[in-house]
Parts: sequence; C-alpha cells; structure tokens
Amino acid sequence: MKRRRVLRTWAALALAACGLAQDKKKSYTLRGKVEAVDEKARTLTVNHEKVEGWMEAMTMAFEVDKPEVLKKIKVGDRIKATVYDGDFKLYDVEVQTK
Ligand SMILES: [Cu+2]
Repeated sequence: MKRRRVLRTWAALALAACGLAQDKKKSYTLRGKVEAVDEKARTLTVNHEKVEGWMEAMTMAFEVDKPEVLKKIKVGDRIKATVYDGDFKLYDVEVQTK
C-alpha cells in the first residue's frame, strides 16, 4: 500500500516538471499577411516578417492552435500570433485592425 502512494507522488512530480518545461519555452510574436486559409488542412499560409531569433521572413503554411480561428480570418488579413521555439504552430492568432 505504501509503495503505491510513493509511485503516485512520483507521477505527479513528473507531470509538474513537464508543465514547467513548457512554460519556459521561449515565445516570439509573429506578424504577417495571410495568403491562404485552408480549413480542411487547418492551416494558414502566412507571408511573415522576420522573427528575430526564430525565423527569416518568408511565406509558409502554419497549423493553428484552434481550428475555429480559421473561420474569422480571410486572405489579405494582417495577423499577429505567438510562436514557440521548435514548434511551427500559431497560437492566439489575432487579426490586426490597423
Ligand atoms: Cu517561416
């Protein structure tokens, strides 16, 4: 019985460590112009500006964190999103109004 409790504690600690590692991942702000929206593939093709320390300026397709955002984004929109080291996905995509 005691042994099982110890195992459970270790599992909880491992999960906590995992969460911490993700919080510490470096984040960057990506800005660019949408060139294509693909709801089926759940991707946005973005002509993005250079992101210092992350990527040069280019046009490329990105997955998005939430597929619903694709419904409110149109070709030609300027967007801002958060990206993380080693992860080519757009998080918290926002359409820029100016
Ligand atoms: Cu790129």
